[in-house]
Amino acid sequence: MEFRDLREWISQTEAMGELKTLKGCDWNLEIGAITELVMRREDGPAVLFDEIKDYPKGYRLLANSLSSRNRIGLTLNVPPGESKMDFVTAWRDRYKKIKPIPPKVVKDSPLFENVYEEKDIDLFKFPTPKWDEHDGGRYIGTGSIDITQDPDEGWINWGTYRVMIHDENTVGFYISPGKHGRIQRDKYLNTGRPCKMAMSFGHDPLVFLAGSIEVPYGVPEYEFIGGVRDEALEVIKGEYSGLTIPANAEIVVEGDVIFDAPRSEGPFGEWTGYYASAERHEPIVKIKRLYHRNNPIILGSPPGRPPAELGWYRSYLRSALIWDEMEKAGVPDVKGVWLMVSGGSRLVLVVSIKQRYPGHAKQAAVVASQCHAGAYLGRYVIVVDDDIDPSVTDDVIWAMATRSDPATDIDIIRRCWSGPLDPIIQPGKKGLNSRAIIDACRPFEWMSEFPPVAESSREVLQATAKKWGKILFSGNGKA
Ligand SMILES: Cc1cc2nc3c(=O)[nH]c(=O)nc-3n(C[C@H](O)[C@H](O)[C@H](O)COP(=O)(O)O)c2cc1C
Ligand SMILES: [Mn+2]
Repeated sequence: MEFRDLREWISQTEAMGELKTLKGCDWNLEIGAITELVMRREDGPAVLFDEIKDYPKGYRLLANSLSSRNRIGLTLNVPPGESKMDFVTAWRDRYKKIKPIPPKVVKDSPLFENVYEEKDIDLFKFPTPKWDEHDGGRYIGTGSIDITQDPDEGWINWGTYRVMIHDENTVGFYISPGKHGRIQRDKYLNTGRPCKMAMSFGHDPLVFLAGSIEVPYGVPEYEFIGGVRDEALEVIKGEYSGLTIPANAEIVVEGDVIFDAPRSEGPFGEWTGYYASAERHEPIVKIKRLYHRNNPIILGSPPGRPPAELGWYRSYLRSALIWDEMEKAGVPDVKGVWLMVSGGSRLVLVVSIKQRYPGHAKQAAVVASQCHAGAYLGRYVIVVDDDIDPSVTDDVIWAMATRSDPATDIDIIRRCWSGPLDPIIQPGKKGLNSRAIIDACRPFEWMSEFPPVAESSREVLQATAKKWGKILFSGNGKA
């Protein structure tokens, strides 16, 4: 692995030419707007903000860390490849070999460079953005992890669940039902046992990535990270909570969860691109300890209208998972899977297959739409032939427009798995929606009579691009 903490990760990113450093930006809305501009573009740069308005030099924030294939590759130690499907394929291979590795508990960490207790704690010493004008507050926890321990089973979870500052030593957090942190939190709530919690607001992006993807129940994310790194992750035991905390973190708090004095939390933008869940009362954490490195760096990753940072890296990872699950379910000859980033890496799923028999396309679509990794909050599933790269939107839309006939090639599956974040469900109604399955493959029965495609062969195009592409598409146009 080429990095051991966020700072080394930033150096590597700078060396790849994918880092921009901006000085003098305002924490109030400007950092949020800049982050939106860069995350909307494919392979937009990571941005390191320094000398933020009202804050001392060195108190920094990194945004948009995981939205380029090069940087996702750096973070997961996977070669970025030439195309999206290359990366999905490489990650699929790598993922199968990952075995969780227990962490290495160490005594020392740069976190101990600055330690505050009780009334000396002031969360406003960090340049936490107000990301968007409609947000309910300043969100210090976006690329963060919330650390909790299961009171019965003992295992520790690191989950990315948003954190908003209420005052100098109080934060609010929101975990939706079913998430590991919520299951653990509710065990304390339901039995009246005191609940301690830690949170890390800055760390290398692999910690964030692990906190925000579906690492299986019962597997601590730090063991998954160890597996990805092929080496135990160094952690410390929190002095106040005893919880397992990344030793390489930048800013960490520990405290008590208070259930009986909830405060208003949200609204905050969701991955669908809306404020779908309104402001509500949520438990708070009274912070008892604050640790930070000298010149600390917040890792920021606000969700919001796609394409957003979380859509980019989760499309790669989730597409690989769906592909695996389709294979396990016995669907042959899947050639590619891609969740469009514009659908928040869930709502629009494209599968390409080499059609083998009648009904193959329908089988692929139904399995893709209902396998575990693809089932939650989907909408559209499009199946295309293997001459179409499912990650190239223009090609997918062209195939759909020319190879499907709406009257016969669209099926609806009703009453599927959705949830309160789904913007099409009326507030207060149950969490069910439907799937449209679009068979955009050439009709199987008369495939051989389908008009041939009007383009040069792939070999001719590749050879020509090799010869002339540099002059045509980059530089100053001179040979
Ligand atoms: C930037 C970002 C913000 C997120 N915010 C929340 C949140 O506020 N609440 C929540 O329940 N899930 C949130 N998620 C989704 C969870 O991180 C994700 O479902 C993860 O798998 C949860 O960890 P768990 O599997 O250990 O429960 C967010 C994800 C990302 C990428
Ligand atoms: Mn988990």
